[in-house]
Amino acid sequence: MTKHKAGFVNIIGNPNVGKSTLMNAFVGERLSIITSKAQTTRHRILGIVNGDDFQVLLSDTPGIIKPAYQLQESMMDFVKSAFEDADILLYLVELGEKDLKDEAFFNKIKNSKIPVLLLINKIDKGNEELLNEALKLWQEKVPNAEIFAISALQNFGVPQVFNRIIELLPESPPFYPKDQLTDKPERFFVNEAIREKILIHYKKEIPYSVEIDTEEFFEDENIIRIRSVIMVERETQKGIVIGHKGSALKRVGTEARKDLEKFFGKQIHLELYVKVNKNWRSDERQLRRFGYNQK
Ligand SMILES: Nc1nc2c(ncn2[C@@H]2O[C@H](COP(=O)(O)OP(=O)(O)OP(=O)(O)O)[C@@H](O)[C@H]2O)c(=O)[nH]1
Ligand SMILES: [Mg+2]
Repeated sequence: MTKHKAGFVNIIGNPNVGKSTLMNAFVGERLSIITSKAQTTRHRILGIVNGDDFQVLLSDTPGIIKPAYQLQESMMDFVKSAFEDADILLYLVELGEKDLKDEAFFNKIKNSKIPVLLLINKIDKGNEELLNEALKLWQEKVPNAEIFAISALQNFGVPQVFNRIIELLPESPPFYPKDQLTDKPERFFVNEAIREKILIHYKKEIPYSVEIDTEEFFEDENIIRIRSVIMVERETQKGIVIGHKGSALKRVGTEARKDLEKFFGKQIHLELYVKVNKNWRSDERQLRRFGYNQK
C-alpha cells in the first residue's frame, strides 16, 4: 500500500505572469480571478487538489511588488507567509521576463532548501528560439531549480508539473477534509467576482482604490440573495463607478451575477451599492476587517 502524501505547494512570481491561471488549471475551478491587469490577486488563496492517496494544497499569491501603501504591504505579507510554509515552491516566470524586481525575494528562491520548480509560462506566445534563450537564462540564474516550460492558459505542460509535485510531496496525512476545495468562505468569492468586473471595466486608479464588502449572503432553496458594497476612496470615484444613470454599475452587477450563478450552481439575486470609505487602503483596522493584515 502507498503512503498518503500531502503538502503546501506555493505559487510565487511577478505580477501578471499567470499565477492565478495556473492555480485554476490545477484545481479545475475558477477559484482565483484573472485579468490582464497587474495586482489582480490581493490575497493568499488556497486551492486543494484531492486524490485517494494525496492532497495538494496550492496557494495562489499576489504578484511581488515594492509596496507603496499599507494594502500592498499586507499583500507582500501573504507572499512572505507562502515562503515560510512551502514544501515545494513554484516560481512562475513568463517568457521574455528577466528577473524578479525584488532582490530579497529572488535570493530566497535561489537559496531555497526546499524543491523549487521554475515554470516558464506563456510559451504559447513565443517560438523555440525565445524558449531556448529563456531556458538558458533561468538555468544560470536559478541553478537549484528544476525548469518546466508551460502554458497555463492552454494547460500545456501543466499535467507534467503536477506529476512532479506528487513525486516530491512529503508523506503526510491530509490537512483538510477530502471534499474541501478551498479555505475561503463563500463571501470571499462574491467579493472577488465583483472586483474582477471592476478591474476589467474601469481604468487608472479605480480598480486599485476599490474593495468589496459583502454584507449579506442568504441562501434559500432556489436562490442566493446577496448584498455587497463597493467601497471607493473618494467621492469622484463613486460617480465613475456608478456611471451615467447607473449604467456602469449595472454592467458590473450583471456580469458578476452570471459568473456567480455558474460558481454556486444556483440562481443569484445581487444587489450592489457604492460607498466612499476614505483611505481604507492605509487603515490597518479596516484592512484587518477585509481579511488583510492577519499577522
Ligand atoms: N498567452 C498566455 N496568456 C496567459 C497564460 N497564462 C496567463 N495568461 C494571461 O496573463 C494575464 C494574467 O494572468 P493571471 O493569472 O491573472 O496572472 P497573475 O500572475 O495571477 O497576476 P496577479 O494576480 O496580478 O499577480 C491574463 O490575461 C491571462 O489570461 C498563458 O499561458 N499564455
Ligand atoms: Mg493572480
